[in-house]
Amino acid sequence: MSIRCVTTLLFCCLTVTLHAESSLMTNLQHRLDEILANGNVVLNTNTAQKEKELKYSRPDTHAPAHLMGAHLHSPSERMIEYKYMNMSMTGLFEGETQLTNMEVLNNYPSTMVVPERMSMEMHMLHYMAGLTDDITVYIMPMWLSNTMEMTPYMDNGMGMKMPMPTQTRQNSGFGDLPFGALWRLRSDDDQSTELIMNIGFSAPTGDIDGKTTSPMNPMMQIEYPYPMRLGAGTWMARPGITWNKYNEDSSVGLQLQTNIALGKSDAGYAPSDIYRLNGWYSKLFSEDRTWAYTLRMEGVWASDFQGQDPQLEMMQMGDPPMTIAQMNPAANGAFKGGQFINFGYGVIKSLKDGSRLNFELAHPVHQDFRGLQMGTDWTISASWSKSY
Ligand SMILES: [Cu+2]
Repeated sequence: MSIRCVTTLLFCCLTVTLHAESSLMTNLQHRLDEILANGNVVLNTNTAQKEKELKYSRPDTHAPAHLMGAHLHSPSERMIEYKYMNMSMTGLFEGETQLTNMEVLNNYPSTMVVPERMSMEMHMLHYMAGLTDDITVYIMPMWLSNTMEMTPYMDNGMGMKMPMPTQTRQNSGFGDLPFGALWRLRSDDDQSTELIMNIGFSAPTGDIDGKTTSPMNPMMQIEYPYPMRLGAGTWMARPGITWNKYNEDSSVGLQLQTNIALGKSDAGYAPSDIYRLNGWYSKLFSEDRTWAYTLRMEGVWASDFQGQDPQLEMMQMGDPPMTIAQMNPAANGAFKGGQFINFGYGVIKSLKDGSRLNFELAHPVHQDFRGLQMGTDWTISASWSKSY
């Protein structure tokens, strides 16, 4: 499926949601008219103030937990957030099809190591500070822990590959450092809409040269395959744009967020450029307006890698001599990128002390990989945040 189809689908989804919202908007308009027709200035001011307070304590002024860069803070307001994400992957896919280990070994005869399972855990500390009415800055240091289970295969001398016991590798440490500014380009109080631009970057603080024991030879240290590495290895630009619309007891958002390599790492490659288009709908569902559920749809397009790491793709070892990339598909830079559609279901809860809990479970409904790559099962995102 092409990126054009993904985009079209997303916009269709959003249009349907907006249409469903139009009746609610009519109600809201009626209420506003009543208030305005009342002619009581004091009442008007109080109501306006109350509505503003309500809006700030509303759980859905934060986007679903998987996203960031979708809200601002008022001047002198700060926010601290702890966010946890875990992405779970199983099996190898070729294009849209999952292959068995036997199919992998047959279709890619140089394969000696088959990645079976992987989890990518992220612990993030997100700090936001309002500078002016329309500019908020943020920084988000993160700690990553990547774990991969893989099965090495040995040639039995008769042209048959025999599976060896499954092995597990882990790589953990600080990741890259995203930071930037959110700039509200436009806000319309009558329509309760806003348009926010994200001027974001990430610094290459995550390690890409870490080594681990070769699954083929316990005496040998080799570099981690690309998905196990802790950073991009290069500066990334992360521009994004978000549109929010708030209704009386629901809201919708649309966000394009990118992650674009600004150069190549010292190791000689640049990771995928990623474009994410998200549309979401949040609905307050409790009397006290402290609970919201969220529905999200995401289209992702990821480019292939630029260049390659000679440690994985040129250095040969063993007999017959092969590169790590030839033996392990996860180490092959030609097997990167693709197009994906994900659905996310979440809840957000505002607590008495002004803090917020945000949780979302997302899963792919469409995965189309370039080459042989691990498929995603699900991603969870959970956060606690507090403004002060
Ligand atoms: Cu915030």
